[in-house]
Amino acid sequence: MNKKRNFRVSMLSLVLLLSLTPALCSGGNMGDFTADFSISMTYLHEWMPSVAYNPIENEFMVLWHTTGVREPGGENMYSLHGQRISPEGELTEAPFSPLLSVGTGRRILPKAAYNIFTNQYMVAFIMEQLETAWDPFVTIIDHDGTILSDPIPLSEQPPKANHPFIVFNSVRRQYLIAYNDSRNGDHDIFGVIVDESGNIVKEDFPICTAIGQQQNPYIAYNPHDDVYLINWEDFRHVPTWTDNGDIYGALLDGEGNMLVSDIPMCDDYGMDNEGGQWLNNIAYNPDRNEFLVCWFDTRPTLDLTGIVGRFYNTDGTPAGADFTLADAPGAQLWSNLLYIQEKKMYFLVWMDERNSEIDEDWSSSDNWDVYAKWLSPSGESIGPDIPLCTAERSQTYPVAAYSPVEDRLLIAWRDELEEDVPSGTGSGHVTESGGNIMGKVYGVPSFFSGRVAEQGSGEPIEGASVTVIGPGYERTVMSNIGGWFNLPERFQRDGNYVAVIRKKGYLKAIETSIYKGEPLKITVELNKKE
Ligand SMILES: [Ca+2]
Ligand SMILES: [Ca+2]
Ligand SMILES: [Ca+2]
Repeated sequence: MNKKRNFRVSMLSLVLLLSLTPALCSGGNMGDFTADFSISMTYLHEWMPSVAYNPIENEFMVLWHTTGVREPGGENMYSLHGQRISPEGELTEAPFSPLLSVGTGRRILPKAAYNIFTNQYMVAFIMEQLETAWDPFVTIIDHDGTILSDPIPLSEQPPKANHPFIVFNSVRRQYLIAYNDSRNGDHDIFGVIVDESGNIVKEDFPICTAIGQQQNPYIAYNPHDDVYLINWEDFRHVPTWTDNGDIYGALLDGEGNMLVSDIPMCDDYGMDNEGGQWLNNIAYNPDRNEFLVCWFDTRPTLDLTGIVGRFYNTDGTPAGADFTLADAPGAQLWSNLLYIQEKKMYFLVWMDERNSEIDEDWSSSDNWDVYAKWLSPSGESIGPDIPLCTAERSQTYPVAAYSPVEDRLLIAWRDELEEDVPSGTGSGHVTESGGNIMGKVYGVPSFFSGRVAEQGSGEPIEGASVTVIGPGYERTVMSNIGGWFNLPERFQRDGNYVAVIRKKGYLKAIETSIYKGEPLKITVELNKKE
């Protein structure tokens, strides 16, 4: 610390609690940082993780629900849980329960949307109520997991809902929540728009009430045009959702008005090579201002099943025919698709049973694994499929989010356990089984990282330039909205490094450190100029 220069720098070398091992297989210009860890391994049965990234805290928020407790009304009877996770793969503080237990109802399928203006999350979930079975709710939690609201019902009439999805509208500072709703009998797709305090902006409205079942909505928001593209599993041609269905979608404006309804993203009913389509997903590419939608498909030309995708323009028209995104021996399904603007690539992760005994009845496979791949903006595969987890038994329901600061992904999934479970339980069509939530951070190792904040207030400083100079090395990086910065490990030589941190209106800070092959991490507090 050098008071003459009127700055305060605290320095710590990052103690590696994690193993830095080369990935089994790297691709897409990612580096070789991997960290495998457990997120929740309680006696409860953990299910269906979802994950969001928070750029202000530079951390991930993983949510899941639990089952398996046989005490109706007990505190952990089908409860919702969360865990903050750093880009190093460290669990940040203890897990928390984002919702207090209220009544005896079961709560399932929490999904968070992050609000960069408030640094809060809105969590959509389904809660059981006495008369209706399942209804949609939201609640607001602070960035650290503090619960800020009671459960907020999304509909005045209990709509018997399931499969909630939520996105944040960064233009209007609102959220669109969609779910399937059986108030009319067969499942339909409904939506609700709320403001960032949870007040209803647009009451629950139909998005698709076609004949037959429509379920499992997914939404992508396009802030350039202030529109939402939604898709869902659609069974308008067949009796029920276990039959071969299709994928339909709709385009809504920012107010929730229908721009294009009933978009047949994949309707191959009665055609040659007809398959069933389920488990839809969408990613928005701001560079091309277009969407890539995907689903899992059983069409006969695939090797058992695969992931199929299709580009959509922002006016809801298709940009070409559908094409295979991922297919290998055995079944591939439950995909999660991200567009990573910093890399100008898509990342696709899915559950895969290529390593099990190949069997036509893939639905009873007991050895699912987690695979991923990179795709170009035009949908071409970049590199081979990446085996992210090929452990014994089944790894299921993978989801992913990305930290641009470290250039790393967090992938979370459910690890199935062989446990005796009481019969006749579960939620909906899911059969009860034991399981834990596991995670992996995958990406680029760090050389020099940290956070820039204002001395005194501790407020993060965005847009500070951090120049690091050492043996044969000089790089400058800007701090993000949360004050975070990072320079990747690229064979830097051991020796003395100097970091110069500058921001207009603040006094410059200088910090020296010695690099010995271990990542360096600093916290810098800048003093305002008088
Ligand atoms: Ca079909
Ligand atoms: Ca296949
Ligand atoms: Ca496995």
